[in-house]
Amino acid sequence: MKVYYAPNTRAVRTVWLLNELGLAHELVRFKLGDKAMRAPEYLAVNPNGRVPTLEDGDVRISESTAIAQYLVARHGQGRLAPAVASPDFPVYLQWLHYAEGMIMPPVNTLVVETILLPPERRSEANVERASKLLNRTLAAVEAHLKGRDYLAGAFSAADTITGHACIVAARLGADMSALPNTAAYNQRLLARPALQAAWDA
Ligand SMILES: N[C@@H](CCC(=O)N[C@@H](CS)C(=O)NCC(=O)O)C(=O)O
Repeated sequence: MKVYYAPNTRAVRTVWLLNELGLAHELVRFKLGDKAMRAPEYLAVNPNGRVPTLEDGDVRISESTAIAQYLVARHGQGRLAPAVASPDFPVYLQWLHYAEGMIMPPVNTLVVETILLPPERRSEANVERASKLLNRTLAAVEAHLKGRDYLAGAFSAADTITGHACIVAARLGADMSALPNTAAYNQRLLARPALQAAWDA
């Protein structure tokens, strides 16, 4: 398998899951901001010029959550996702999709408004609104994690997606003092060798 990858991006999620599943893969490496990500060669692979993209034989798939769902369904052999009949299955689906649906929109705004835009084009109002929204979306994770080590029973692909988003939110400056369950969860995930290897890939 081939992963189009850049450090400190959602591509870490894909490599993390591949590592957890013990699936061999090679990386096509970019750095965020590389012109190569918008070159016609890569736009033919991913029309948005974004990472991750996964190639698996004739399959080419983008969207980190879709890639996770694909990998577990096609290569998981029952690992890293609850069985469809399990009460954990709908819980798993909800939290698998929570990151891109809820956490990442305010994270994206914060990245644009605090890192990417030049200071004179930044908006305090946008930062304030996104920070409030991010706190609300993380509060739902916090409540769900009460009494749980992982999002849906045992460690699963949902943790590689929404867990990654929680770690990114913390690194962006989300106030974790009000989120002790999530802070402990992040540390639990960061201790996993498969994630460490993905971050250092
Ligand atoms: N919803 C997509 C988002 C992909 C995305 O925005 N990736 C970012 C890195 S985290 C990217 O490639 N940005 C490069 C750019 O905008 O030039 C996913 O989950 O894969």
